[in-house]
Amino acid sequence: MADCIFCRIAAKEIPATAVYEDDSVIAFKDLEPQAPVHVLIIPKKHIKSLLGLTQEDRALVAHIHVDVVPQLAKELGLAEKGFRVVVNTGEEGGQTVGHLHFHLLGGRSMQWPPG
Ligand code: D5M
Repeated sequence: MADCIFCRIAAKEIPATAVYEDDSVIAFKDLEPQAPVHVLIIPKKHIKSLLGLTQEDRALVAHIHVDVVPQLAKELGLAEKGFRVVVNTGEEGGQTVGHLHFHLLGGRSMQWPPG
């Protein structure tokens, strides 16, 4: 989508600090980090939110959780002490960018409940 900022990052039209990339996924540092480690993991294809996922996306979602998150957690030094994965969804869920993204946060103690 031409007007989607994360599609433009995936297409390398807008710069971002990538920490992981493969054919279907890219992960990059969040511009407004909320923790010492804060990266966004996104599918390269445009999916509006968690509610935009279809049966076709099962392998993609599994890949992100089974492969990408653990790999990044290890590489970014989060595996030992732990981390949080967050998917803000919709207006009340706090989603501000309309392209599905998984926040990977770590490097500090997380609070519960989140705000
Ligand atoms: O999270 C959207 C997140 O996206 C928020 O933490 C800021 C981040 N963001 C917005 N634009 C950029 C660019 N250009 N690079 C990196 N990070 C960015 P949400 O869950 O939708 O509130």
